[in-house]
Amino acid sequence: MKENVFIFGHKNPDTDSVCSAIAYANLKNAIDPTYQYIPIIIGDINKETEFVLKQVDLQKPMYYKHLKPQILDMIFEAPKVVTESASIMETLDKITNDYGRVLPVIGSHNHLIGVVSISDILPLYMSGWFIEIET
Ligand SMILES: [Mn+2]
Repeated sequence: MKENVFIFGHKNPDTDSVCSAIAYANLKNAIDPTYQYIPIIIGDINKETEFVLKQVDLQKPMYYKHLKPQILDMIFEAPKVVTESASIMETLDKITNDYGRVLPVIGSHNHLIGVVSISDILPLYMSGWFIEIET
């Protein structure tokens, strides 16, 4: 079964917003067999749109009242990670040279065992603790 892709215009949809979603969903269904494109509305239609849809014998698209972007919708890069045996300096280097302030720590079976942040490392660094054990 194909995955659904919902196509919608803006909130408080006007006629161009609703009709564009319907037209684009139809076009995508005609040229791309990968997904099932479904036009939806994220607000109720007005009288004008209702009239237009009736004139061309089209049904009002489904109304999604609580459409909210999910984490899944964000574009992620593959996360950078450190292994539990990585050195503190290597970890600090990765944290400061890559994005963010934390790094996921993975165990021997590539499973997440925690996260490490600059604020975890900094007190150790300031105390000289890891310099003693790394040299
Ligand atoms: Mn509009």
